[in-house]
Amino acid sequence: MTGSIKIETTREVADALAAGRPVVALESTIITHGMPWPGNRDMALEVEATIRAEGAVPATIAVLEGQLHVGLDEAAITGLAQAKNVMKLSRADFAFALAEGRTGATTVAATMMAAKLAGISVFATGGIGGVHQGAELSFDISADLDELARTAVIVVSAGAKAILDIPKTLEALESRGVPVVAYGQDQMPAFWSRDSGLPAPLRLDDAAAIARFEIARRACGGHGGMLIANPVPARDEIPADQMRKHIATALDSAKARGIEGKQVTPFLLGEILTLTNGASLKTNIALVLNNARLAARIATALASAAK
Ligand code: PSU
Ligand code: MN
Repeated sequence: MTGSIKIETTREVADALAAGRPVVALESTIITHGMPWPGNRDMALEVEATIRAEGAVPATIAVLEGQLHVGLDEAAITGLAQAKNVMKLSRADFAFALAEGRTGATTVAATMMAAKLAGISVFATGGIGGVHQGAELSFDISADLDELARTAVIVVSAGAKAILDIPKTLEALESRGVPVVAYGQDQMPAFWSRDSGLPAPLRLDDAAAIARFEIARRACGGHGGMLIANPVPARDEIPADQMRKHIATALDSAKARGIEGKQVTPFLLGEILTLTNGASLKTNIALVLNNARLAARIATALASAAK
């Protein structure tokens, strides 16, 4: 038997989708595995408020007891932000959580799948997963990259997390035919830092231009996703030369403790939070808000182009 899955939405999201108004998808792994309570809840609610202030509708995505939710209300976000034993869902196990009645937070890959199923074409996050440092031995390459290749959703991020091998991540995206567009600068940002030291493959300077590019991609057919790399605001950044030593220390302790698989990214983010005395978290929240704002503007530009 085949069929389509049931999607639980909030009234706000259902109304916006039905009317063709702009909607921005949001992931939930950043809430459950990316930041500690209660800052994670505050971040999630603030991101939603930012999107509404731009005239778009936020849709935070998660699987709750086997039910796919596209749009969570404040109580559901608060519950998820404190929940224990939440799965971290990617493409491989998204349907497993649905079938087994489990609760799972969606990574970039699973959020893209859900957004596409719901008919949402713009998604805001912090940073995507990518090629990990030492991937030539560990083979640790995030499923986010293959998802960007196959699923037609625009992902607004602050680039790839700087704990990754950014040059290899860019190579992998290019091989997969994923456009990587830096917003408003020539350089590729590096999550907590505005400049990774690498040129971005493409650059655009406003949301309308991003919408035009997306419409041209659709006209060419068979397109997958695209990555918008939006630099963190200057007042919130931690420059790359300051982050470098913390990242190296965090990578060393991951190695020493034999951290592997799905634990790698949450472990490194947690270590860096401690090493920076909480500064990395403030920057992480600032960049997510900044991405939410841009995503709302892109969704708005796309919605008005469709009218
Ligand atoms: N960005 C953040 N914090 C996070 C993540 C991204 O600011 O926690 C999550 C995203 O859900 C991303 C995931 O998809 O980390 C990547 O995990 P992995 O490297 O295991 O594929
Ligand atoms: Mn991995």
